[in-house]
Amino acid sequence: MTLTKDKIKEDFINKTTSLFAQDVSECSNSYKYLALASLVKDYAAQNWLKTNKQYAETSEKQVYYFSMEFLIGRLLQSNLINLGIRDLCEEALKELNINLRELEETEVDAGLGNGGLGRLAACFLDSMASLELPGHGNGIRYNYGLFEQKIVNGYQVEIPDNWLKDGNIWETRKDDKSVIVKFYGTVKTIEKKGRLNFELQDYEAVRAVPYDTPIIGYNNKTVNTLRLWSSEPVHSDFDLYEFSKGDYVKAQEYKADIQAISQVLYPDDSTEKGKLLRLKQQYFFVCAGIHSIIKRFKKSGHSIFDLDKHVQIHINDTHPSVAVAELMRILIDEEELNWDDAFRITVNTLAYTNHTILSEALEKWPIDLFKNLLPRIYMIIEEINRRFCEDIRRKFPNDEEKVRRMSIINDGVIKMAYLAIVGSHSINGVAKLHTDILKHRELKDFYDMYTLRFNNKTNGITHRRWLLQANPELSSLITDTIGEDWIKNPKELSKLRKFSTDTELKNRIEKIKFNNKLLLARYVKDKYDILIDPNSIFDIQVKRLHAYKRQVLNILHIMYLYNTIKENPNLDLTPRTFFFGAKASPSYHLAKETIKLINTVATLINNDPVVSKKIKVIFLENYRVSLAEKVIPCADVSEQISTTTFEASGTGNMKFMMNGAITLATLDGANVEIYDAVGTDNMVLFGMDVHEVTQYLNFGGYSSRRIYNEDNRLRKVLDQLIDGSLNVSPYEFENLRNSLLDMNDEYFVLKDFNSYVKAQEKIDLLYRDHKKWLEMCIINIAESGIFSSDNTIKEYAIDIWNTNPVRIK
Ligand code: 26Q
Repeated sequence: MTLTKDKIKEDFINKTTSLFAQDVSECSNSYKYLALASLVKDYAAQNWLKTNKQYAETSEKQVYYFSMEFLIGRLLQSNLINLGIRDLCEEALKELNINLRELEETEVDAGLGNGGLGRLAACFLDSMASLELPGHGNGIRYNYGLFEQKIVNGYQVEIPDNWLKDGNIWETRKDDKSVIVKFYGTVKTIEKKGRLNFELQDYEAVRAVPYDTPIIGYNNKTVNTLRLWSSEPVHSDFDLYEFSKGDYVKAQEYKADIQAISQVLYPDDSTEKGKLLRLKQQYFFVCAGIHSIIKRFKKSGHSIFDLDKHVQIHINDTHPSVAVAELMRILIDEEELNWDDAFRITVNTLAYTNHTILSEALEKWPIDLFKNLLPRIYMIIEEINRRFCEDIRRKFPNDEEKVRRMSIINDGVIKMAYLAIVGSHSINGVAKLHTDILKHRELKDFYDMYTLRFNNKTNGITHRRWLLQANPELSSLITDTIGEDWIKNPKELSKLRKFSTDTELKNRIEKIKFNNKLLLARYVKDKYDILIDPNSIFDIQVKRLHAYKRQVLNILHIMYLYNTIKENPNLDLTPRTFFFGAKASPSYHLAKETIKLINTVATLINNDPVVSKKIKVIFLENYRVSLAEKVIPCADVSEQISTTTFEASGTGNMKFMMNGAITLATLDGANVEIYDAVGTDNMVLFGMDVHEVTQYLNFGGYSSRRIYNEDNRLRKVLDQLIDGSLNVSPYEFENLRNSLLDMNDEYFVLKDFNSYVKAQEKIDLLYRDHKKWLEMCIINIAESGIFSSDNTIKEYAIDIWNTNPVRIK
């Protein structure tokens, strides 16, 4: 099918008629959006069908990416781009007096994720489809995604994200592919033909209904599937009424309990531990996902003994790690395999990615809670652990302390990371440093035991969304300069490097950045009624709010600048606009206090007639994927200032680099790889390195009080938190101040402050030499191709999944 402008016009008009029985001119923007999106889905439908048919026939391995989170954002624009019809659509709609951009802006984000881990899953789906790899997503269709953030009087307020209220045009409900998931009950042991069989009785059944979304590859015919599961009662309303013996309210309550499973995404929060509902969510989508994989696999006619030759299941962090036991259960209880065969197949089928070393974030489930909800699964984990402990004893005799340390079940809890490691053939970290820390520190015992399973896969981002889509002007300029090969092969961006001193290219890049900044300035004016100067340095920190990410370091430095300008109003400073965007987990009090502090400082500075001439502070409300796409192309400075060793990788850092920002960073996570690519001449580093941090963590000796006592700048800003200088109650920031002083500053904010101040001064000086600055920008763009998730996914495909592309004809 070759589409023409006229065909699109005609199809669009027919669509508005069939969907809404209205003329185009009568349709609201949201109707027009729905009509266009529905049309795009139609255009992709043929290839979706073809892809599925070909996958059913091929014996090539299918990859299933299991994730509690898929932070997709919007789909209309990226689908149009991947189908290669965006320009055509723009023209067609223009002739109907419709602005495509306006329609794209009406789409609500699919915010089914918290941050990095969820967005990574979305980038991976895009890359798998674009590389013609048979790779699919499996997750939960939450009725409510991550909360919407409002800032009221400087405080974060959470509003439920009712993203489905006007329907979701991209998904297709597949009633006939529903699966029953069983919770609770008791395990009955039955002997059949000399074999012990285990059967769950008196369980609570939940129906899992899949909703499929097409994942459209770039410039090819591949359309993969993201399958998200929704929980429903097994029985009809009428039957429920019967079962509850006519108790209408009880029947409704029962229904609500079941629907609760897929009701809402949990905000990333390590303080809320052992929540039964979260475990239900995990088993729910894992059980449903594996069930549908096996059903499909069995249709292919292959022997179950060859499952691992045709299926790979990748688990995104430990959240889906019950998959280890669930696959064992199916192989043993349903397929009647013996333990050893089942376990070999399970391990070969599963692979696990670790995304954090924060010990409080490692998932542990209390035995009693787990056993009650999933009795058969618990039995299997016990047996996996029993055999695993025997293996440890064989490999490391006479080391019961090691056995205790490594045991999956210990201290009344099940350690899900250990289960994932024992049950997978591959365990990877998400950046070089992170993987090294896993191997040699956090998971050392396991690395000694299963050395060959451990490997690194540095994260990536899809350059299609984060450059082609988010920064179309820069994309065209790159194509003008080096041709269009980089779009298919992003490493080709390196061809830009030899133009880094080209005056014409520099001028054009400067202009594009300026135009992007103008757009953001307009957004800020419209939304907050604050005027910002597009000629100022745009210094941006956008990411989840966490103590280790150190938004506090950033804002304390801004307070210090405020004080300095107050003392010397003629200070020679390059004007700067500091942007923050961050959601705090609803019960993370320190994080919320930090948001209030940022907003309080912003108010003070933006309303100060002298200081506001040099610096301004903007808190961007409700940071999310679609806002990231607007903000990142405007950055001059990318703030990546986590305490070294705490940020597993970071992916925002890569997005900023690709859009020509200069990275201001600690040598943490993937910042190390940015440094390897561009060197200290093209980024600004500061702070303690891994050895210094490790030294303090292992041997102590850090005193934040001492630094406070010795550094006048810090003493002043920390005292300002409680002395009324900020025009708020002296108690407002008490906890924050205590965490830095009385609790000895867990993330070494005070320790790195001096070095951060110097780094910021360096940025100021560098920016003044604007020719040099632009050269740095070009070098950063040129070297960013290594961070395309296409490269990352190729490595997963070769090293972990052992899978190949399938060309759709
Ligand atoms: C845990 C318990 C209860 C509720 C929620 C959670 C939970 C949810 C989400 C815990 C963790 C997460 C998300 C973690 C995450 O996003 N990690 C980030 O992963 C990125 C992709 O690998 C890395 O780049 C980041 O460095 C890492 O922080």
